[in-house]
Amino acid sequence: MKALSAEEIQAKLKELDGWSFSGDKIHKDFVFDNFKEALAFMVKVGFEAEAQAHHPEWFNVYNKVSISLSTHDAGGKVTEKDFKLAKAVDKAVS
Ligand code: H2B
Repeated sequence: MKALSAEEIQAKLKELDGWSFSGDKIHKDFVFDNFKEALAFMVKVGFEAEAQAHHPEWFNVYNKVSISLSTHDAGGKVTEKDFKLAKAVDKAVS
């Protein structure tokens, strides 16, 4: 899986809502009503990550979940795999 250029990443970010690019990762912050909603989201994303064999770096405090995506197998750069998972992450928001 080849690393995308900064220009390719910026173009692909336009297809998504609320994602940004910095530090060789794409990021988005999510806020839910409470911890249970945040956890349900994380479980949905977790199963999708397993299905894609591509996993998020994430941080959760109570109702907030911050997600960063990069591809370890591509030297920690952003690839198409990260955009595929980002789309599934957005779909997992209920
Ligand atoms: N997740 C992420 N974010 N990047 C990877 O390169 C990656 C992964 N590789 N999950 C997968 C697992 C690979 O190690 C296994 C063998 O599919």
